[in-house]
Amino acid sequence: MKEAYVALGANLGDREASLREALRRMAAVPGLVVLRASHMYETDPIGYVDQPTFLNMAAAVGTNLSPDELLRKLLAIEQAMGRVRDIRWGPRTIDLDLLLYEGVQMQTEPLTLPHPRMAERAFVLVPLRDVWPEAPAFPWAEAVTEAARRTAGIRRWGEADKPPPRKGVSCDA
Ligand code: PH2
Ligand code: MG
Ligand code: MG
Repeated sequence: MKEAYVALGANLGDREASLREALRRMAAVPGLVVLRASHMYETDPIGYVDQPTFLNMAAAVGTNLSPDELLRKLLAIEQAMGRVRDIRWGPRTIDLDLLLYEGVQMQTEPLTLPHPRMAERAFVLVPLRDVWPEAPAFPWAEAVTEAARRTAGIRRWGEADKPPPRKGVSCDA
């Protein structure tokens, strides 16, 4: 099995449910196991800023799919979950980006590894650090750990952030 890293993001609808659903669908793909999942983070939009805040997270996966096969599976999950591609960097129900695949470096039309913009994106690096192994074997690991210290606009998403349960649905009411 090869080890790969996936960034997840959502800023439309029930963002937390979308991230969980995407993880569940990833785990259901033959030849793909989800090894570790990061915390969720609420993050200010980067690039195209006039859009809702994101929830972002990262997952470490084990796979015997090739990088291209893995990318295709991720895109199929985005599509199945109703992702509509219109504005580049615009709002989305779910975004699954393949960040790293073992030590592979490649530059093809559909896929560049490592992900070409990951080093500039704290919303990718901060969650990635949660699932990054203690002694990473990848040559660029140190740069990633260093860059992840830039945490402006990134907040841990936890119990306190969830919308309160609706009145009248609890059983002790
Ligand atoms: N994704 C983008 C563009 N901007 N900003 C945040 N905070 N999180 C994202 O996942 C994100 C973004 C394009 O994929
Ligand atoms: Mg993206
Ligand atoms: Mg994407």
